[in-house]
Amino acid sequence: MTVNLEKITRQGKALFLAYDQGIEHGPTDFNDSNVNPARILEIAEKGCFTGIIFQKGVAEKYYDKKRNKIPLIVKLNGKTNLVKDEDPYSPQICSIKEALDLGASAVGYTIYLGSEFESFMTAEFGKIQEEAHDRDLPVIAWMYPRGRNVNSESDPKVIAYAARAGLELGADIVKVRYTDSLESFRWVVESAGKTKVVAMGGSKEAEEDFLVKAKEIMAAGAIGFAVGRNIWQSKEPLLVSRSLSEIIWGQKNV
Ligand code: FBP
Repeated sequence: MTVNLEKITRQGKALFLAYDQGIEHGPTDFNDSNVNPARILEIAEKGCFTGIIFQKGVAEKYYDKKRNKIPLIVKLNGKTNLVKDEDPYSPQICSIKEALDLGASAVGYTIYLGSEFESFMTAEFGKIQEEAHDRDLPVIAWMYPRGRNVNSESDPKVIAYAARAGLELGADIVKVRYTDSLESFRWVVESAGKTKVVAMGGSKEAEEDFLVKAKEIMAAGAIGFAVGRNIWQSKEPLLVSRSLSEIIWGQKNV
C-alpha cells in the first residue's frame, strides 16, 4: 500500500524542522533563544516548513492540533547520549495511537543500521510501518548506520545501503546523512527507489557552506531536508529557512 505524502509535502518536496535533539543530545544544543519549544513552533509556522518533528512529550505540551497549522511529525523512538554503548538501541516510546491523538500527520523512527541491536529496531519498525500504513500515516525512517560494525558513518556506500534498507523495510521517506558529493548522493537516491530521500542537517555550519550542500542534495534528486540546528541555532532562522526553501521550490514559489 502506498500512503499519501500530501500532508507533509508541497509540490512533492519537503522541509521538516527537526527538534528532537533535546533527548538525543540534551539541552547542550540550546541557548536562550531556542530552548523553548514554543519559539521553535513559531519558526516552523512562519517559515516555509512542511512539518515539525517533536517527541511526544513536547508535542503533548506545546502542539495544539486545532490551532497549529504546521503538520506534526511525531518521533516514536529516542534515546539519550549518556549511554555510551558503541552499539546503540533506540527504543519505541510512543505508539501510533498516541501520535494520532496528538495530531500527527506522519511518524518517525530511527534505525541504527549495523548496530548489534539492529534486529530489535527493524522488528519494531516493521510493526510500526504496518500499523501506520493501515491508517494511511506516512513513516519516515532516520537511517543512521552506527556501531562497532560500521567503520565510517559517512561512507557513501554505507549511506546508500541505509537508504536501500529503508526501501526494503517499507519507509515512505528515509532521512540520511549527505555523502558530501552530488554524484555519490545521486546513487543514494537511486538506491532508495520509490522511497523518497531527505537529508539530515548535522551540527551548525557556516550558512554559505550549508546552502551549497543543499543545492547539491536537491540536484541529486532528494525531495528536501529534515534539519534542526542549522536553522534554530542560526541568528536568523527565518532567513536561512527562506534561502533553503528557495533552493527547494525556486524563488517564485516561496
Ligand atoms: P540536525 O539537523 O540538528 O542534525 O537534526 C537532525 C537529527 O537527525 C535530529 O532529528 C536528531 O536529534 C539528531 O540529528 C541526531 O543526531 P546524532 O544521532 O547524529 O547525534
